[in-house]
Amino acid sequence: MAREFIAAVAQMGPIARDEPRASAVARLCAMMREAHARAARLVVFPELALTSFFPRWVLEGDALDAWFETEMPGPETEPLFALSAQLGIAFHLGYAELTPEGRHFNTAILVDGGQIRGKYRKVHLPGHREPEEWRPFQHLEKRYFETGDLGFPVFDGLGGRLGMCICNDRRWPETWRMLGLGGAELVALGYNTPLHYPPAPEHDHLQYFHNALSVQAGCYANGLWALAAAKAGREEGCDLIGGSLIVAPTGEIVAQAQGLGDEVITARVDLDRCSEIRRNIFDFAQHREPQLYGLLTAAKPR
Ligand code: CDV
Repeated sequence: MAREFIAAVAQMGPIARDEPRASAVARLCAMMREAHARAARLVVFPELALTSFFPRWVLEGDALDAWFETEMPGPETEPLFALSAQLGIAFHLGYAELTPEGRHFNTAILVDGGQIRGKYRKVHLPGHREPEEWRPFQHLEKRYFETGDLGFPVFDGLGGRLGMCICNDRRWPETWRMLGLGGAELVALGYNTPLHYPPAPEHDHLQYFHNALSVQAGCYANGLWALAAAKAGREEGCDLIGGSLIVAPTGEIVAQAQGLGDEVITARVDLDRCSEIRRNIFDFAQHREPQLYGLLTAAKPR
């Protein structure tokens, strides 16, 4: 299979609290069509791409579970799977997963040929467990989701090895190194990043910089491609950054979204270019010294 193809990132503008799943899916399908028209073989959608970012609200019981998917595909998401199979384009989708056992995860899947080929559950959950009244909006991921229990899996697909992470995961070098060590050549990820970070507002002007810095560093230090999709714009009074990007294994940005609405960006991805970095500066087999990295897996810092 060709290891060189066009890849797309589909940034989404805001999703209103009362916007039905069917409307969000119709927007995703429109962007999938646009990506296909631009010859893309893969399109990456954001984190929690079917709904508004509900961890900003205090919710309980059925009112909380209503934001989760109990099946994938379900009746409302089936059109995405059908269109993907019809057009011959793979996609990455973030959504809230409620398992038959009643477990809640912030999840992403890779779908190709109408079938789920890979699943990932977010490991690094930001925010807080208890509602905090001083905040202009809540960030209750730690209350609503369990820590992902699938590790950092890497899957065969598109002629190469594919991995995923979700939003806050991209800030952690451990995420990228686990995926790099697992052999990932391309990482798909989505994010919902508020422009205003209540615990450290002095860094608000750095949100775009830290987003790009995290993805570019992860790509460079592991010699892999990344496709990073934002949910952007003013969503229910909360400003989310855009800046969706495609990054090469050299760490260079090769495509970037300009606006804060629904927007498709594309770039030619050559998986063989991973070796530019992996056979040189970050040749893991030759240059890593894991016997000295024990603190990385110690439960607590020294
Ligand atoms: N959805 C997220 O994981 N958002 C976090 C914010 C809260 C810092 C992020 O890392 O972008």
